[in-house]
Amino acid sequence: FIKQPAHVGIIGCPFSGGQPKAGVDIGPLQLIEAGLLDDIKGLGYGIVFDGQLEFEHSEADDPPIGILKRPRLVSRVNKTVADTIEANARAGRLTLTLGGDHSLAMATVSGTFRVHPDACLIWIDAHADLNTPLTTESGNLHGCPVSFLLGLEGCDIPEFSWIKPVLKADRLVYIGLRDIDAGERRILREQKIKAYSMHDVDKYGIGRVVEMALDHVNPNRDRPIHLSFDVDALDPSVAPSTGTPVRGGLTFREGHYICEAIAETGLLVSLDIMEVNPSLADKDAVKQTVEVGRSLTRSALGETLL
Ligand code: EXY
Ligand code: MN
Ligand code: MN
Ligand code: MN
Repeated sequence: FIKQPAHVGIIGCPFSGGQPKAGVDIGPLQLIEAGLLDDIKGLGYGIVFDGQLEFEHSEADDPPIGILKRPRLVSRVNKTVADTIEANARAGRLTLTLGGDHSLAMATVSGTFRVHPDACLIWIDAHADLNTPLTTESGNLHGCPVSFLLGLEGCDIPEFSWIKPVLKADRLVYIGLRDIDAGERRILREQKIKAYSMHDVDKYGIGRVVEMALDHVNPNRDRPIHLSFDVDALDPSVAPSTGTPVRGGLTFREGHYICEAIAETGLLVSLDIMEVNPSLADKDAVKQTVEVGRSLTRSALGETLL
């Protein structure tokens, strides 16, 4: 694969169907209007951006499956996005996906791993997003994408059969966790998934945590990296405009350090910036959150290396 690609393909995904709060679908446009495209050009990349993707808004004819909400909408949208992301990766471009809710990782990881089957996934989040259709208590699919990608028990429902188990448990690592459901805790243990919680960040420091995380999923530093960054990993004082804030999160510097350290590897092929919701919190808090989304992106694309 191409290390440090010259072009970034930007996939704007105005999608909120994986959770109940309106507004997360305007996250991508706000990031772009704030100047993200110029940020990326300013780092020396060519950019490919054909405008945001357009999604259906189907409410009708999508009854729950078990307690999963809007399952057909979430599946159909992700299936389309996965093909877009696959095409971008095949063209040798780095993929930057702007969410939108984190159910979109069904698409981003599927599309990326079709082209880079030996990739690893680094998931930065307050949550593990590891519920299955059998363990979820909310029925919100943004709490479930990772289990579908791992092909866990209960995920083999026909409406989602396009999602292949592209992800192996030992190629996945979490950083920032602090709000995990009982079912997810069990899966983390059973599947022996490596996870660095906020407790570990406090204990070892972010530098050591990122090094240990990379040693686990990418010991020889030769695998492509997919970085999926949920802004709720950051402390709510740093990124307030998001749907499921949890206190005790990453500081501004810890969040950026993660992105910088991954940029330093030269192995990044795909980056998700997820769960920015500009309709939550006041104007200043929204601006602050959008600015953080931009600066995390610049850091992951190598701003501090230049
Ligand atoms: N674990 C909870 C659930 O499954 O509903 C909360 C999930 C929140 C997911 C956010 C986006 O990372
Ligand atoms: Mn060019
Ligand atoms: Mn998430
Ligand atoms: Mn989260």
